[in-house]
Amino acid sequence: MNPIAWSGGEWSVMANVFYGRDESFYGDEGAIAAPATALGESALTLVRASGRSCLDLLAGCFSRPRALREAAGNSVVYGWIQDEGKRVDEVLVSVYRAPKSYTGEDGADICCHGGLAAVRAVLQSLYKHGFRPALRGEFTFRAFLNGKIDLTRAEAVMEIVAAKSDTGRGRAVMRLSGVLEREIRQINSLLLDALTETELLLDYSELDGVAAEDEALPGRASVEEALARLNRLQHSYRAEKLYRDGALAVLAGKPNAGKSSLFNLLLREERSITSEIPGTTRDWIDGWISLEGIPIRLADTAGLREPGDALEKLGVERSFDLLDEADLVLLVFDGATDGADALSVAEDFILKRKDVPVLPVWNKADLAALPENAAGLFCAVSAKTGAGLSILYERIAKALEKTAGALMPEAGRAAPGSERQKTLIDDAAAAAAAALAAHDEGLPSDLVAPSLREAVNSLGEITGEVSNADILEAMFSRFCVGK
Ligand SMILES: Nc1nc2c(ncn2[C@@H]2O[C@H](COP(=O)(O)OP(=O)(O)OP(=O)(O)O)[C@@H](O)[C@H]2O)c(=O)[nH]1
Ligand SMILES: [Mg+2]
Repeated sequence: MNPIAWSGGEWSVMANVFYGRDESFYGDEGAIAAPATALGESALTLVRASGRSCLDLLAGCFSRPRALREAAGNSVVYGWIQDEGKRVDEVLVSVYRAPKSYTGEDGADICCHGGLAAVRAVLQSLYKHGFRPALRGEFTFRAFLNGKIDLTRAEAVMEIVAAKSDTGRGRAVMRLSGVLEREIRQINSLLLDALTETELLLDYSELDGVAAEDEALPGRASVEEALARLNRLQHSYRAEKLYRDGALAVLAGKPNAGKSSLFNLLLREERSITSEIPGTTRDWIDGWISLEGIPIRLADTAGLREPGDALEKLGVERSFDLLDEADLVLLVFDGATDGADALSVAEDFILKRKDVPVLPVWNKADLAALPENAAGLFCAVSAKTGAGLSILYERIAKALEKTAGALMPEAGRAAPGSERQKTLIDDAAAAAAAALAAHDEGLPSDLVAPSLREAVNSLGEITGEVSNADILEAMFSRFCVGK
């Protein structure tokens, strides 16, 4: 078994095999334990434990039970994990007392030695003494149940773990500190105010026989403000997604143009084979880079030409398939052989692929300068000398930001971080817009109020005030074990 991959599903399966447990008991309060750091050879590993009687159970397999039982919250206790009187590993235990812990329960972070054998032995000991293996995301699930974090913060935890770039991580940290939660709650209270006034009016009109039509939406200004803020959140998502998931940039062009050389240069690694023989690259190959905080999956492809044999044909077909998925095409020209018609070739290509931004690149600028007529559109570089590389980086980042439809929301401003949040924001915006439209049409309060209620519910689902077990389970089961 690959130790690094020993996590998530494999972890649960392994835990079940070892301890004969069934996986489906998410949501009780029992004591749970799992490794919280990646498994493999390392100096130290963190095993996290939490739940009912956590510290008493741990004391049962600890060399200094009294010290552990009496330890104050947020303190560290030194000792040995033991199994049937035998020393298993020398550890430091960080002790947490409810509610001051990540989960809101009594808990312990056991810092033991790294490596599979040590961790396995420590866990085995814990499981013999009343702990059970934690399921994916179970610690964070408990933090949510105990009111320590709302769902936007829980999702931010997952985003931080999965972040591909520093900017992506920074955006997630902002959500973890509650920026999105606050914005959603403020918008929700605007809508709630309007809903309360509308419902009050309904009650009065029933009592007094007053026609409700005149003032069918007394809190209209609040609803308008809420909608404007929801729209802002909607618009920021594409940029947010770009920083979170990254973009696919494909190097394409004629054989021998220097695509693979450029690929290696951008990746700062000799990944792709380069040679003066046209048709060197057969199958595409990719690698991740980060530009201006945007994670970019860069792909090198087979040169586009009439294929010479069946294998090359397959390679060219695959190049075209990849072009269809691209967020940006870097169309590479060969400075040594391409002449002044490069501009019309590039323009033709751009016309044919209207839905993807294309950045024409004049490579081998060390051999021939970029023709004057192409200076505006092209970016001139030399994969051999590295000249022009920083401008190419800038142009790639700019092109991708443009595709995202917007630059990042200013620092500190809330933006949704997951598809789930974005969908619910869309629902809330549509419902708020429907309430305003109903008012515009002169419909009475009892036809305006349900739309407002729908918007309030959608926003409540984002933070978790409104939730159901299926949604929660689907969400938390995507976490890693130990989180
Ligand atoms: N002088 C010079 N030579 C370059 C430059 N970039 C690439 N070359 C050379 O051009 C030849 C082709 O480079 P590759 O990177 O293999 O070209 P490719 O576009 O990947 O070619 P295929 O895989 O066949 O489609 C090699 O001999 C490179 O050393 C450059 O900027 N200047
Ligand atoms: Mg190549």
